[in-house]
Order: sequence, then C-alpha cells, then structure tokens
Amino acid sequence: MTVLEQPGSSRNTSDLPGPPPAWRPRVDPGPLLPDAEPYRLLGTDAAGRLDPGLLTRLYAQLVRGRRYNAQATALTRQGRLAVYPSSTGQEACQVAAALALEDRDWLFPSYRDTLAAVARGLDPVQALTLLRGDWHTGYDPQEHRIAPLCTPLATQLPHAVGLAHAARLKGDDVVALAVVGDGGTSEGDFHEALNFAAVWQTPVVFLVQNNGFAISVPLAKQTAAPSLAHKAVGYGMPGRLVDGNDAPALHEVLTEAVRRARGGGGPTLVEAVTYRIEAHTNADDATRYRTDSEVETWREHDPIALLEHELRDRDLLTEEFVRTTQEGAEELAAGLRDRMNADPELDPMDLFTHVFAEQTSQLREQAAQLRAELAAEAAGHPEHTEHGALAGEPAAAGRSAQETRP
Ligand SMILES: Cc1ncc(C[n+]2csc(CCOP(=O)(O)OP(=O)(O)O)c2C)c(N)n1
Repeated sequence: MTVLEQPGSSRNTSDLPGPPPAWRPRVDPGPLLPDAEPYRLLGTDAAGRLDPGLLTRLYAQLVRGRRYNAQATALTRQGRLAVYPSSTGQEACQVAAALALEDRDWLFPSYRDTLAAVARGLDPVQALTLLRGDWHTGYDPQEHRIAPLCTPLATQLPHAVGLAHAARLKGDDVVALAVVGDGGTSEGDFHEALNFAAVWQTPVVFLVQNNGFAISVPLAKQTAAPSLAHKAVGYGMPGRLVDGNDAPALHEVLTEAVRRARGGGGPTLVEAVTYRIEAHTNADDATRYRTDSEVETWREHDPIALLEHELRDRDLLTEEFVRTTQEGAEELAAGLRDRMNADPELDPMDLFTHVFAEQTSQLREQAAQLRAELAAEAAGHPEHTEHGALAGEPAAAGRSAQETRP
C-alpha cells in the first residue's frame, strides 16, 4: 500500500466534477520516505558482510579525525587559531562523506567540515587557514575539488547544485556532495537548492549533519518536520535517515546516493543523526543551554567505540593495527602543531587587494597612507607613525599604526 492509497485518502470524494486528472501527483511519495528509525549496520546481523578493509580504513580515519579535532581545539587555546568549530563526535559523518566520493567529484563543506576535507586528502594546515583568520581560503578548490568552507549558512548548497548541473550539461561524470547542519535546513538557500536539484535531476547529494543544535537552538525549535530527511519528499527526492555515528552505515548510504546521482537518478537528501560533543566553537559556552547528562548519553554512542566493538568481534583490532593507527594520528597532530606555531608571513597591503576589481578612490587613498606608514616604520621614523599618519595627513581615528595593522 502506498501513501496515496492509505485509508482516509478518499474522504474528499464528491459528486461534483473535480480538477482534471492532470493535477494528479506525478510521483508516489511512498518510496521517497525515509526509514522510521535511523539506518544502522553496526551491531546488526548485516555487519557481518562488511568488508574488513573498509572497516579498518574507516577506523584509522576516525582515530586520526578525533586527534585532529583535539589538536585544532588546543591551537585555539594557544592563540594560534582564531576559531575552531569542532567535529568531535561527528567524525563518522566527516569521514564517510569524504570516502564516498571519487577523486573527480566535488565536496562542498561548511565551516564545521574541515575534517571531511582532511579525510579527502587536503593538507590540514591548508584546511585551517581560513579559520586562522587569513583572507583567503588556504587551498586551491579546483585542484582538490573541495569548494571553500562556507560560513554563511547553506550557501554552499546552491553552489553545489550549480556545479553539478553545469558538469552534467558539459557531459562530465561528476557528483557534488554538500554538507549542511540542521540549522542550515531552515535557510532559503536549502529550499532553493533542493528544489532546483530535484526538478533538474542534478547529480548532487545533500548530507545534513543533524548534531542536535544550531549554536544554542535545539532541533525542536528548528523544525516541526517528523525528521529532516522527510523534507526530501516535498521536493520529490528520496530521503534517508541514518545513524550518523555508524560509519559503515553512513558510508553505504552515501556511496549508494553518489552512485545513483552519477547514474542519472537525481539527488538524495541524507540526514545523519549525530551529536556535537563540544561547544559550537571555542567562543561558545554550551553549559548555558544543555546538560552534561545529555552529552554523556551521546558519549555512550561514540562513533569510534561503535566501530571498535565490531573490529574486536572480528579479531581485526590487533595490537599492531591499534599502535600504527595511534602513531599516525600523533604524527598528524605533531605536524599540525609545529606548522601552526610558525608565524605566517603577512603583507598588510593585502588588505586592499581582492576587494574590488577596480579600486575606489577612498581605498587608493587609504592604501597610499598605509604604504607610507609602513615605509616610515621600516626606515625607523616612529614619530611618523605615532598617530597612524604622516605629518600633515589626517590621523587614522587616533589609532597607532601598530593597532591598525592586521
Ligand atoms: C546566513 C547565516 N545566518 C546566521 C549565521 C550565524 N550562525 C553561524 S553558525 C550558526 C548555527 C548553525 O547551526 P547548524 O546549521 O546546525 O550547523 P552546526 O554549526 O551545528 O554544524 C548560525 C546561526 C550564519 N553564519 N549565516
């Protein structure tokens, strides 16, 4: 029985002529509906068929990912990283997304998804460059097929759809996978992207990382939908509800969605149910809006522990494997620490490039003023920079050159 045939759907029968038959739904919504419960593999009979190579690969990436998150968070405390939205507890989403893609595909991440970029092979320092406060994205998106990390919520979704649509028009065999948070699903860009993708059967996969919160806003205040995966049905694409801490389950669902998209089957919306173990960023105090006991219940559903259980059951968690995995993770953290502790070489004049293709007269004036200040400082004439201006020029709102420098 499909949803259209359910009892009660005939309650509107009337003797009067109805709308012409052309109104009829063109799609049976039944097959688009997500499972009632998040899809899982670990701890089920189906886990036995999982390839040991995939399981160990996922595990090694999860362990590296957790260490990467811990190191990046530590760098914020040491003043080496301006801000870090940690994906601790969400590593399975990050890793499964990266591993579901082929080299030729594109990843469209948000600010929380630097680990997905690293798991896809990006240099961890390059992945953190923007969050360090630099003016550029830190890597060449074309080279890595990773779009810039998006801070404006959900804007990466129409970008992903546009790229995937263009690729299909050109005959390129490319799929775009875009990652968005639960809060991002309330944005207009989410609606526009999903609607366009479904109408045009664009080869794109939308991964919603439902980590329970949009900063302090819990999911219950974000949406009244039965689940975020249900939103897919309204657009005419399949919705999949998955345990986002079950790395093999999410990897399987995303791989299948990518395959479907590549084969011309159109987009899929995947909701991964997970939890943000850390605060929103280092600038947030999560104790103000959630309890420690809630966090504890999610620690008991930890993605690494879940996978460890399966590996142990199958004698795949050998001492040698655990040791080399941990050593690899420590090596990644040490490299990140060393390289992020080196001062970046900044040219203050970069402030004026990449703003307008053609400079405005005000910016040209300000650039000339800064150039003169820098030259005076380099020549050892601090009196020229004391008021942020050369003699005879207006002071820069009473601030010293030191203060106005990035
Ligand atoms: C268009 C827009 N509106 C508001 C913000 C401010 N903001 C930054 S993060 C955030 C919460 C996002 O939550 P969610 O989408 O669930 O992602 P998460 O941070 O949990 O990964 C908000 C509202 C923004 N960055 N962009």
